[in-house]
Amino acid sequence: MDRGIFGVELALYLLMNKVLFPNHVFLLRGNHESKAMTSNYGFAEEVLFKYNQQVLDSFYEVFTALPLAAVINESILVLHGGLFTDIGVTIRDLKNIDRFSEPPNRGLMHDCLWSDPGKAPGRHFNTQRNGGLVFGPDVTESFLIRNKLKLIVRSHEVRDAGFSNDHEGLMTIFSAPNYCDCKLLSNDFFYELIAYFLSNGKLRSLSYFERGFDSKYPPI
Ligand SMILES: [Mn+2]
Repeated sequence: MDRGIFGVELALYLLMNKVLFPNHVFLLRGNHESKAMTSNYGFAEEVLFKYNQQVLDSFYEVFTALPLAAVINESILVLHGGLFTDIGVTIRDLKNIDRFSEPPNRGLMHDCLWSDPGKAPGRHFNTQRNGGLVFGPDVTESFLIRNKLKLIVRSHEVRDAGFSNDHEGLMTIFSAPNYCDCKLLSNDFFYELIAYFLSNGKLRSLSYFERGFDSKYPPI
């Protein structure tokens, strides 16, 4: 959610695939699938602009139902962010999370959605995101051994090549590296998309910036 101006269409397309192929398509929750994030970063405004509050509430309900993690073939853990501030976490602990809520500001559910792998060993507070954990290769290794897993697959960070091997046994997959027509202007990472559409018979433009929609919707 929140990236680009066709978030609604993309979300509906993914959900449609889940409905059509429930045993073959699996959608996991990410840190943007929450009320707080979508309020600040554009998706809520996009839904209200295109539909209404009822549709937005339905999306919120879907967000809380999305699983936080999945295990493939008893060997690969897939989740959006990464590993945990708590020591000794098991897959059973993850299964016991009551996920049907807004993500809290700390704890297992929070870390699932927010953490990033780092180069340095150990556990460090994720100062860049001001939430979640930066965990070292040793944390990955001990988690895999404890849970008899071979690999962790996560996303959460853009990668130019679409993926990267961050630790032995942990990879990042981010298959849309140009996901928001990213462009570098001076030293600030900044992007903008403009869409043109008909509204009340007039051609209007809708400008999307990193932190949400431009509220002016100026006619062109
Ligand atoms: Mn993310």
